[in-house]
Amino acid sequence: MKIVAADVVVTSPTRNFVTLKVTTDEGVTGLGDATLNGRELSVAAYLKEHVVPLLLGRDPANIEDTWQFLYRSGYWRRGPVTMAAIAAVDMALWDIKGKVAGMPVYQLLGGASRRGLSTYGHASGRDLPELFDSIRHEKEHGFSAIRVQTSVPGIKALYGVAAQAQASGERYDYEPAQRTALPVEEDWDTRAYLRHLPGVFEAVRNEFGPDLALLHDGHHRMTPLQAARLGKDLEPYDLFWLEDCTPAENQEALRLVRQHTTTPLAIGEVFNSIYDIKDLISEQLIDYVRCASTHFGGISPLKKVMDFAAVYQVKSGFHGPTDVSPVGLAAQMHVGMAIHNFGLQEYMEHSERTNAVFEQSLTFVDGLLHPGDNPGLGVELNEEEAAKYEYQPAYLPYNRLADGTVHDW
Ligand code: GCO
Ligand code: MG
Repeated sequence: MKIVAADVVVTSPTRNFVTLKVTTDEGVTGLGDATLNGRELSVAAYLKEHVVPLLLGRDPANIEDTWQFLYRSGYWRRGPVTMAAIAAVDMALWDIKGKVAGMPVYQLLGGASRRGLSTYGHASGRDLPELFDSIRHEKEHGFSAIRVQTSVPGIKALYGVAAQAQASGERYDYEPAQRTALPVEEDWDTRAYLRHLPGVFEAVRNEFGPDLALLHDGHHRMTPLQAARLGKDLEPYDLFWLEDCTPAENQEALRLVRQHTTTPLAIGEVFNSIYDIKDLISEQLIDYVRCASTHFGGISPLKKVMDFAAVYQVKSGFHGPTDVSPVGLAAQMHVGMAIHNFGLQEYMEHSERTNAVFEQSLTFVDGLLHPGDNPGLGVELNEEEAAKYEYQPAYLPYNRLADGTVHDW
């Protein structure tokens, strides 16, 4: 079998998605996610200009060889643009292999290690009553693990906290694409945050009892010492994990945090390769790997990093926001189904419009996510629907401190 076409499809149903569609001479197609939130067109160009011409004529069966060829022959390794492009090719080839074999991809990765994937939902509130409502809503939706984000007195706008109350019965996008010409500026005050957050978790624990798994995303905003203090302060409330407590590129930071707290730590959504996370795993400085198939080079490296992590009892907690497309989500669901050291899958749920563009076989029943048993990844692109939504520039927000200094957000 030979690859005869590889097309890059950019669509923007509610947010921007970049998808690679690989076609073989036998008419089998495979999909891959190459979406890099806020920098989407750079990956689309990387694929179109530099990857697609290299794929034509190759045997789609040789996934590992194609991955190594794209990674090594490019000379310039790693980085989110390169690795999202390679990820899309890797996913598309696994999709094709599954379709040819007549099996869902998780079967090719070793078969199911569980009935489905435990997931966590997102809750947020500008005050406690709103937060409690939001948590109740997520519980009713089937989640037994919930990420809790809260407004902080003195901070006007905070990423991850919905700007309005969750309408009852409606799934809410906590981090909608901001289709603005420039990134929206938000404000930040770490001391106010550190003072406020433990009280919020105390109130949530008192209200919802000991069973509910609670998570929090620090979104890279703290110094190592501040993160260590927050981890300690949150210990009485038994968090499932504290995510991205410090900027991910400073891996030494996790050593300091770890020495001070037993709050479990999760990191990795911005990592692109095993070299970003190997020391954190082998030194047992983290508990959960937050990498996403899309930004980590695809299914092949994600499976490998998890097998490496298994040696150290480190589990998965793959990044599943709405800017990872249904194709990227499916790719990591298949990995999660197969590996023994699965932990928890983030599940934000895509919009109805997105789900009309990407037709999926996944199911979500009683908090358990399953990729379905369609051959391949279980996602098909409805190209007519996709063509309705033109690319629209959209940016993530950013933070400034009171004196105007740009801060990690
Ligand atoms: C999460 C993430 C997202 C990211 C977003 C960036 O834990 O879900 O932090 O909120 O900010 O996916 O593109
Ligand atoms: Mg995060």
